[in-house]
Amino acid sequence: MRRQFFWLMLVLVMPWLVACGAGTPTGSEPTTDAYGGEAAVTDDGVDRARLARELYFYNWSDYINPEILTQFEEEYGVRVIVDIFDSNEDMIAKIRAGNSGYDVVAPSDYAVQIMALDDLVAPLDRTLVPNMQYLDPGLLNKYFDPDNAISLPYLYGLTGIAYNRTFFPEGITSWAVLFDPAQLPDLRGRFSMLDDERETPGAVLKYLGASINATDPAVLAQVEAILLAQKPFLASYNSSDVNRRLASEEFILAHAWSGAAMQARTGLGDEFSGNPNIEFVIPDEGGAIWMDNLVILRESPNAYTAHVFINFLLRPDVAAANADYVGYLTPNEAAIPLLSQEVRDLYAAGFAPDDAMLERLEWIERDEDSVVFTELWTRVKGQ
Ligand code: N2P
Repeated sequence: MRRQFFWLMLVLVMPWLVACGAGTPTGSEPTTDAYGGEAAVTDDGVDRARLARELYFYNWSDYINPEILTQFEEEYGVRVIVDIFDSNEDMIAKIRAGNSGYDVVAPSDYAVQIMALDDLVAPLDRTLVPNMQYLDPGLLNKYFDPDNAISLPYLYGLTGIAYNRTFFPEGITSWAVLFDPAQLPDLRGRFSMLDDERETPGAVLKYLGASINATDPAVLAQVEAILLAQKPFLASYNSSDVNRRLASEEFILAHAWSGAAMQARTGLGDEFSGNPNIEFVIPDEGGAIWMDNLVILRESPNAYTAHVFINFLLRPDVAAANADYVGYLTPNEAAIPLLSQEVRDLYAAGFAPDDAMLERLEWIERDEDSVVFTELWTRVKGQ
């Protein structure tokens, strides 16, 4: 009789044990939920029993607040391992090779197009990302993924010039400071350009008054000549630690992303302290606006967990904590009122676009001629 009672109790408490995670299988998520998904679904709609233990996020450097990763692990028991890339092209080469091991990746706009053409990305299940309701509709359905079928906005920003105002007390208004041969000797070894096959020729194209997407051979020949003439004066092509080198005054100016410039100005968490003299400008000739996006790789075995992570990143409090830390712009409308006053003041001081600035910003796009940028960049870097 007592034994029967024991077995009855066990049958009754089993679903509860499973819901608490005691029955969660280790390793990757199961494709079918053998335990009856209902029992494991919590208030937030997440089925704990389907979560993987680990998730691999391939992201740009200095591009996530480490505290939100800790928070995600605390809330869901999933450890997120972040690996770093510094250009879309490096990232795509790694994913194309296959078996990258990554689940979630953060390609820029035009790189989403490339990844879609190569069929590297899985479709999104909107029912699993309800927090997309908080995204600015003006940043959804963009040219690179018209229905947001495979990507959702992560962060966006601008590309212009970051500089130290003690060395440029008059300010900077033109790309000429980086490309006019008469101005370069004074800057020798004190500045960098992004190490980027679209951004760097793109800055010269803006300087020349052309579209950032121009592929006309005569214009690109000029671009190449300007970059080659600049190269002897350059400290480096650098997309990885411009923030630190500006903050330390090793560099006095740099072709830079807006958030890297803000990090140079305010510092970055425990990583390094800021330099209050750093300014950011979009030159009169114009600059780039871009957006990085969250996608799930087709080869990911953890698509469910990946959706849960993306939905977490889109939660307004999480998106605000992230944007506050990295200094880029959040596409999350509901997060904006939650940002710190310091960051909002810097946005107003040129680290975010106003209407006049928006008119001189251009998106980088990919088309069948874009290979000319890879070729140009290979020649410039190889010289
Ligand atoms: C952060 C890189 C920003 C991404 N270091 C540029 N698309």
